[in-house]
Amino acid sequence: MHIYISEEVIGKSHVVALETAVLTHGLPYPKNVEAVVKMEKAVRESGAIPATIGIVNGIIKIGLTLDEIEMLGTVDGRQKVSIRDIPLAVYGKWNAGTTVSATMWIAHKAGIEVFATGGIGGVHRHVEKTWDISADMYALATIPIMVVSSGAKSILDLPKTLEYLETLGVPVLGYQTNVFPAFYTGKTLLQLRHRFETPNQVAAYWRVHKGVNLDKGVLLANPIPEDKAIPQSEMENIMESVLDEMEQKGVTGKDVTPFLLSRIADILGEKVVEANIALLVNNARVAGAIARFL
Ligand code: PSU
Ligand code: MN
Repeated sequence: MHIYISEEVIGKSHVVALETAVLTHGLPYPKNVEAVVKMEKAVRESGAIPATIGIVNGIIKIGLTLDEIEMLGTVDGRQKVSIRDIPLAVYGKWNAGTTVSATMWIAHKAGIEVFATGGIGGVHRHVEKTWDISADMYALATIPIMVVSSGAKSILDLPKTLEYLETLGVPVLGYQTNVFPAFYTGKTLLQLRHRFETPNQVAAYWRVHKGVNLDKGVLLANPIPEDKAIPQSEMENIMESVLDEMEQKGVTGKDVTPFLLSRIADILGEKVVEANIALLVNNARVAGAIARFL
C-alpha cells in the first residue's frame, strides 16, 4: 500500500508523529487547527521534525501541509479512523483524522519511533456493560513506538486501563512524575513504578527497549503543566451525569470519546479546551526532545 511521506520527513531519524483524531473529533474549530500548529512548533523548537499524520481523500499521508490540516479540521463528513478503519478509508476515499492506534501503525510503517498525543484511549468506565476498550491498547501491545501522552483520558477507568496495559505487556513510564496523570489533571493516587527525569534518559531506555525486541510500544506519561490543570474533583462531579446522558442518547462505539470530550467542554467551559491544548503542546515538546537523541 502506498503511503505519502512529505519531503521534510523522508529519511530523517529525529521525527515525531502527531495524530489528527484530535483535529477532526477532539477539539472545536478553530482551536483544533491551532492545537496542531502549536504542537508542530513545539516539536521544532525541541530540535526535531513534526510529522502530522492523516488521510486526505483516501491517501495516507505523513507530514500534512497547513492547508490539509485546515481542511481536515473543517471539512463536512470528516471521519475518525482507528486502526481497523484504515483500509476502509482508502477504499472510500475518506478525509479522516487518525486515532492513536491508526497513527502508530502508519508511523511505524515509515520507521518513526516517537509519537505525541494528548491522552490515549483505554478501558472505559462501565466496561463490564459495554466492553468498550480502545484499540489504542491493542496498538500499544503490538507496535513498537514510544507514545508520549498525559496518561489516559479522565473519562476512562484509569485503574483498569493500567491493569490492562500490564496484561498486554506495555511498560508505563513516568516523565518527571511518580503517579499516572489523568489528562486534564496531573495528580492521581495511581502510583507508577518507573520514573525518568530527562529526554536523554528516556532515549537511552528506548534504545534498550528496541534491542530487547518485545515488539511492544511504551507509554510515557507526562503530566499537564500545573498552572493549566483542572482538579480531578471537578471532573468527577460531572462524570456520572455525562455518562448517563450518553447512555440515554444511545452513543456507542467510536462516537463515545468525541461525545464525552465535547460534553465536558460544554459544561466546564473554555478552560477545558485550554488545558487540552496545553497538555498536547507539552507532550509534543517532550517528544521532540526525546526524538532529538535518536
Ligand atoms: N487525545 C486528545 N483528544 C483526542 C484523542 C486523544 O487530547 O480526541 C483521541 C485519540 O486520537 C485517541 C482517541 O486515539 O481519542 C481514542 O478514541 P477511542 O476511545 O474511540 O479509541
Ligand atoms: Mn471505544
